Amino acid sequence: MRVDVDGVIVHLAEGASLLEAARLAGAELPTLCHDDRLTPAGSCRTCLVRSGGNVVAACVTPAADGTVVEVAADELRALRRDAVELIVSALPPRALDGGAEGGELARVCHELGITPDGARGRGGRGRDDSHPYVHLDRDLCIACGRCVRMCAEVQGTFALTLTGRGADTVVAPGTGGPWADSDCVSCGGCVDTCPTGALTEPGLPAGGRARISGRTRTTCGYCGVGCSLEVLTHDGEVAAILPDHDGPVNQGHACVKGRFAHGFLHSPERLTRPLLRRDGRLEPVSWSEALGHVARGLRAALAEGGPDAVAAISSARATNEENYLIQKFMRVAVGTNNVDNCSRLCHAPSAAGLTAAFGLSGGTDSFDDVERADCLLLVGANPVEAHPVVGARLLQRVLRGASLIVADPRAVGLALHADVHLRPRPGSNVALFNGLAHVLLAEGLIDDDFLRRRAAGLPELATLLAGYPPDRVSVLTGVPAEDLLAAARLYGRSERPAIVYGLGVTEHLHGTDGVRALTNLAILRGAVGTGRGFGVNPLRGQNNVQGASDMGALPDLLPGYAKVADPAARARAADVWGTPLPDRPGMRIPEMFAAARAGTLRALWIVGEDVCVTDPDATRVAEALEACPMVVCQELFLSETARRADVVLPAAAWLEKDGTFVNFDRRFQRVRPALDPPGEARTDFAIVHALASALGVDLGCRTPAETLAECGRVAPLFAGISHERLDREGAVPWPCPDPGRPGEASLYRERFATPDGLAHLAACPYLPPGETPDDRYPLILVTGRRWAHYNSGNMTRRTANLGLEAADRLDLHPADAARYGLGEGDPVTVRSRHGRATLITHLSDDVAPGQVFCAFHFPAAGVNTLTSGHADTVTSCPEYKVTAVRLIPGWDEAM
Ligand SMILES: Nc1nc2c(c(=O)[nH]1)N[C@H]1C(S)=C(S)[C@@H](COP(=O)(O)OP(=O)(O)OC[C@H]3O[C@@H](n4cnc5c(=O)[nH]c(N)nc54)[C@H](O)[C@@H]3O)O[C@H]1N2
Ligand SMILES: Nc1nc2c(c(=O)[nH]1)N[C@H]1C(S)=C(S)[C@@H](COP(=O)(O)OP(=O)(O)OC[C@H]3O[C@@H](n4cnc5c(=O)[nH]c(N)nc54)[C@H](O)[C@@H]3O)O[C@H]1N2
Ligand SMILES: [Mo]
Repeated sequence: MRVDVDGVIVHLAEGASLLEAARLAGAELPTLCHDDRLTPAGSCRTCLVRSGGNVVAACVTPAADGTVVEVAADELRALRRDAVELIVSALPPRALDGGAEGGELARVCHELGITPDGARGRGGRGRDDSHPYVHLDRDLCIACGRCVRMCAEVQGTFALTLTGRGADTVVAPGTGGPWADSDCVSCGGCVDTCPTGALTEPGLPAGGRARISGRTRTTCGYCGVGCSLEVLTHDGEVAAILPDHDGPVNQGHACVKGRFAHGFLHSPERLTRPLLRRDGRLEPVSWSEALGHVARGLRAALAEGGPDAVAAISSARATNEENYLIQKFMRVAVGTNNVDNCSRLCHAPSAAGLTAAFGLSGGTDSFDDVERADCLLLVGANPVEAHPVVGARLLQRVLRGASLIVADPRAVGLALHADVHLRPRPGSNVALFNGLAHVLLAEGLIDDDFLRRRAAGLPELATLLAGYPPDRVSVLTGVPAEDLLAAARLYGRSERPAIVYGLGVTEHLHGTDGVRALTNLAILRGAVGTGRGFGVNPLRGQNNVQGASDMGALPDLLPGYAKVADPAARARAADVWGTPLPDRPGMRIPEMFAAARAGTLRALWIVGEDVCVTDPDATRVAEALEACPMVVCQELFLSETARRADVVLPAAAWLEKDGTFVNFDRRFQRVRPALDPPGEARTDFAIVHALASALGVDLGCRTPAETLAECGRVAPLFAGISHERLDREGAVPWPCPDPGRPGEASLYRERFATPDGLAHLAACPYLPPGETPDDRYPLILVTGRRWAHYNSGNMTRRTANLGLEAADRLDLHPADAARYGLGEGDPVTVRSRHGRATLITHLSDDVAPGQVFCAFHFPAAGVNTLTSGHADTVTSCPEYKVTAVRLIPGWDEAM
């Protein structure tokens, strides 16, 4: 539609407001209650314009074709100035601090010529500084409600409200009491939108932006969502990290980790010099001494056991370029395929299961498609805590009408909003998914045409599913038959269903079967590969776990998922690398530890993974490191793993690095350095090159940009992606073979990438988990995540997040607590067949009776000494989600 703004004609989409028209015409209006991320409120009356003879608030007035809008007239300017002046009159003069360089209100006043004399408020309403990241100065609050709407409409936490009357109205936590005790999840949305500086974060007072010397756009280095962030720096330190409003996934949102948990960067415990073990103690040495030692150790290992006596664990925290270089080092400089990454502990079953079903090792669609889904099936994932920005977007979708089925033994955050919450016994997914498929088939809720044209395996599956009627599935899973029916009907009858899943599917003895049985549902329903829905999408974990695998940091796969065992694939890589490649697939992480214990692994290089804390059956991991003649650990901190290493190399963190990450929906995005690494710490990129030089090897790939370009020559999937293109376009999804064409966000529209072009149904029978409870170990322990801490906790424990969550706790049902004589906050010892952990109790019916839950973010608690060596039969992904345990009240020191 055409709109005339003071004689300037602008063209707008249906539904646009007069504010959008005015902005498009280049007019600047004060908009103190408006934020593009929120529904307009029209309450501050500062964006006044004239249209159709009336003076109206532009933000809430829709434009129509042919509308004429007056903006610039003096009289309108005066009205707007009066409105702002009235608001400012109630505030103390410091509300205008910073002027043109200050916050939004100060800038608006500067433009309108309103001076601090106009601010005549007496103040005296006080502050709330109880929260580590969100500070409230009530005297600066203008009750515009942006923070309240941000918390409701974007974050979905509904933690805030406006209280008081008239001029005394002020934002407050809905629970009353101090902010620190509220439901706030520290996403920072309220601070980000506040126009006045009433809400601020430490380090960045509203008027303090003048002190900012650097602004860097980068991608978050915590989880796999891939939020775009803007890093503000001053004097070589981070002043604040803000969400990028144009971020393709986060769209101006962020979470407690990416937004606030950067204090670790300047922790006095950061490693700043290489360390070498001498007489049993780690001592600081020069880089040349450390590298010389590693080179000698590698040569000795090669002499004793050949190339396969050396192995590397690459880092899903590091960039694509670093992962590419590490696998190239192993294959070219050492001559082995012994390289793996923490995808092994996480979504290796997704890679295997999705490849078998559809052909490629990634989610099937773009997360944006979720906005079109009318039914969400969320399985074994807790995005509210583990992927908060995704969790918030899913919740908003549900609040706007999509139906929601949650399948999780626990009442995770989104389960509160679910139409159906299925609570399967941990480890019973395959039975559950077969049960759902049984109902789809029995009730004809399948897409016959899709199945005929685009899928294989229906007869075999139908035969298997005959054995999974609701009654039997109910016995196997503990899920009532009527819930199963309700869920299958919701999923089966929706038009555009989406499956989103997490580790509750993969980290099991039959994790790959779980993924296959889950993909069956989408195939039966014809809800994948059509461009209509959101298909099947794993919420990948680490910031770059998708990328680490894409780059070939895997023992059986080269960059771009070409098989090591395939001579043609080897030849293509050998051609680019100028050397023949080892043809035998290498060891997976658990095999590396077993080889170390057996004495055949002579050197282990661990980059950015705290295996002594995060790998299962941690006592056995420590034994493996003990047995291995040389362990090299590349780290930010003296982690539990680094403590046991022979050489520790100080590494740069994501905010100090140049490169790219791939997020959970396969988007390549740029990572740019905002700071220099501390002391002598170096990027992993620089360290790998230095190690190669110490061995007399030149890996080429001078810069990260050159490295990604070389990767594109080895792996056609990524050939169209370059740093230069990402700098221009922001994000590009793979597959992207051609620099002139967009990447494929939604896969398989024409055909699946399997050899026969079909989606493959799988007939997987239910098999019990590896661990089962008995009289001695009667409870099932599920492990997973909490919102404030990240995996090993090495980073988040060194930030003010520690004030948000100070220890790992054990959630248990009040009935079980009563049985053990345990109350809230009591010390408790958890024992399994493998080890012992000490935790603090938390009573909650979010967990089912007979089940307990804890995270693994505090090494001192020892949670991963409990978990077993059982692992997915296809991919060796640990069975972290099922451990039989018993509880002993108190902290029992003896084993
Ligand atoms: N705050 C925070 N965020 C993180 C991380 C972190 O440590 N902290 N880590 C990142 C990483 S590496 C990853 S991989 C992701 C993981 O993200 P998620 O996969 O969401 O994480 P988890 O909490 O491990 O497990 C998800 C859920 O699986 C459920 N579950 C357990 N067993 C079963 C079962 O048999 N069936 C079903 N249906 N469900 C089951 C658990 O109850 C749990 O709620 O999070 C990433 N984001
Ligand atoms: N019980 C239980 N255990 C689990 C899980 C579970 O659900 N239950 N989940 C598993 C899963 S899914 C995962 S992914 C693993 C994660 O396990 P880890 O990968 O071990 O966990 P992180 O804390 O992410 O550890 C990464 C380490 O890398 C360091 N680091 C960070 N950035 C960089 C960098 O750029 N360079 C270098 N060199 N180092 C860096 C950090 O200081 C940290 O010590 O944990 C697994 N362990
Ligand atoms: Mo993970």
